[in-house]
Amino acid sequence: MPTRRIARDTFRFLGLEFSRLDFGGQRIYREDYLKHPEKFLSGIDLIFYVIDAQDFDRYIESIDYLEEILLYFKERQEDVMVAVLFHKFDPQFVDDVEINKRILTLKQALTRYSNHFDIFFFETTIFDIKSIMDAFSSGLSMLFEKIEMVSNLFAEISKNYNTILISLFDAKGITLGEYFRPHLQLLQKIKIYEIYLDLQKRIVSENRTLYEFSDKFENGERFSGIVEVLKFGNLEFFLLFIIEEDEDLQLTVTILDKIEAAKPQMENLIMQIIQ
Ligand SMILES: Nc1nc2c(ncn2[C@@H]2O[C@H](COP(=O)(O)OP(=O)(O)OP(=O)(O)O)[C@@H](O)[C@H]2O)c(=O)[nH]1
Ligand SMILES: [Mg+2]
Repeated sequence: MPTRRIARDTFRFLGLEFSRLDFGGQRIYREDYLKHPEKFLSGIDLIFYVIDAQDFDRYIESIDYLEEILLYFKERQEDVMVAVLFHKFDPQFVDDVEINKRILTLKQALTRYSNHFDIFFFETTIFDIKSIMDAFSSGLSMLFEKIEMVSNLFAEISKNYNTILISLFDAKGITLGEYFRPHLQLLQKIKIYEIYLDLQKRIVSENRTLYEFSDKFENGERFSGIVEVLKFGNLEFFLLFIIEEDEDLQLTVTILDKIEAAKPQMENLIMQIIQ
């Protein structure tokens, strides 16, 4: 169903409460927002601007509208971060030259705003939920100065193993930090994320703190991993750690030990981020 006017709700992330406003995109509403920008736009910290990547004919219209929105913030000297989502970028378009070229042109056109605004781009589709979660996570992360330290730590830890992926999620699935092996394929990412979502649900419903698993990609490559609940203060997180599988079970045990050893460092980081 199309959103009527503005749908508002609140959610918590890293212990802070955020207000979320989903702006209905029909023309009549869009005109209204611009007529009374101080009523609708002031006080906003972060914008997710969603463009229908499949609707080439309306690219210009969409960019023009974004320009008007940004002009408001620029004139008011309000600082706002902007995540532009090229949405409906469905899996069949990943290698489509035409759509990729058009999106690139749009990105180039939009970089002229980067003098005034932090502006970031994402390709998203409902057929890859992770793509949407990544866009929202990266957007939210922009509001926390030191958050990239989590990914840096994971990149550091990953060097000691044949790591495929390390991620730290909050209870709602927002990513605080992530490392994944270079060239990890989209289908492999989607497979991993599906496993994660399933195990995360099971951990919660079975009241567990840890799940170990072992599986394989379509090309036959085996991997093993863990999902573990981490509690820092009164905040709860989920750690996902996946490595290339080794015949040697002892190795998995060592990795669990190493994660155990890295926990104080992670806790320290998270405390710094939310301060
Ligand atoms: N192919 C494809 N269709 C999508 C995707 N995301 C949403 N849609 C479809 O696009 C249509 C519009 O989706 P909405 O979520 O209502 O779009 P919206 O931007 O919120 O629209 P308003 O509420 O009017 O602002 C629906 O039919 C969705 O099923 C996607 O990633 N790929
Ligand atoms: Mg809507």
